[in-house]
Amino acid sequence: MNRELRKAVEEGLGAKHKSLPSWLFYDEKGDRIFQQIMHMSEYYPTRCEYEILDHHKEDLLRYFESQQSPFQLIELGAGDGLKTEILLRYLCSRHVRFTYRPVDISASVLEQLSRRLKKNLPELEIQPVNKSYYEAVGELHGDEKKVIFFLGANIGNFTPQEALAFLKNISVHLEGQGLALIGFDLKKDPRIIARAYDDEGGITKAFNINLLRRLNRELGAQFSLTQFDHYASYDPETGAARSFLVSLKDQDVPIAALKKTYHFAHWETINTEISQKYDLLMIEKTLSEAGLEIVDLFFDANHFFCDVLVKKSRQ
Ligand code: AVI
Repeated sequence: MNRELRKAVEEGLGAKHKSLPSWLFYDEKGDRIFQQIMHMSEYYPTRCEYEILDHHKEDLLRYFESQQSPFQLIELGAGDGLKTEILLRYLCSRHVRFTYRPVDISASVLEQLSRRLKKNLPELEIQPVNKSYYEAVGELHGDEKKVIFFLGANIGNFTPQEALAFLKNISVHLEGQGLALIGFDLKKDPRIIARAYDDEGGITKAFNINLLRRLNRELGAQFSLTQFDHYASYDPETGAARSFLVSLKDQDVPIAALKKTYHFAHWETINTEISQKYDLLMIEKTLSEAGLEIVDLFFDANHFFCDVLVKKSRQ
């Protein structure tokens, strides 16, 4: 991990336009702050997807049953799995035969999830996978019957080009009757999106600043946590919501593990995240280019969010 971390920081801060990858958010404290984000009134995606999975669990079951159970339900980036639990509970109550394989890079998050599910759903067969979702997708076997979940707008943390490459990779593993359910956050009133990424209580700011705390701890960096601010932007034309750390003064920051010092000009930014929003045209185009065919689309009542069920398209 440390090598990967050093490489990511060296590349990101060495670039003309500084950036850091958003996976750096998720250390133990970052995981906890993200749980808080998901409960914020401003952060609508979690609530919307909860509503979708609850309202459409019967439809989803019908599609999954055509899988000739037992099947593998692989959830990429499972996180706390609270939304998925609604569906898991329902599938268990209908005696569907499947194994739940939550994949997450955070061991502590996975452990909490497994403990909770073993207690709440003792009949559930669960095989946690502590890997990045890139690694996990690479290790899928073509001949297993599977349903892949990629929920929670995680796809938005890829640029549109990266999302396409990722979906192409998923499509390779959906031979036979495989299905995937993918969560897309939709374009909507730009003010609603702007608020979701810059909440009044400063929780998203704490999430962003925590990344610098992590670099101080893990790489011996000397970022002053009060000399960087959080800034979020949303471009309704492209659908890109971006988060930045903004340098509040001219400053030099040594990073011991890299034996380097980085200069930040007053108001210079570090781009720490993209959260891409989609419209239906973009979704259709991306999926079709990735070799995926839409089986069904599920929306929340406000049409803020969409879970898309796909299968591999016939060439
Ligand atoms: C994990 N991911 C889908 C979240 C998002 O909406 O992009 C991460 C997040 N960043 C700020 N708030 C939430």
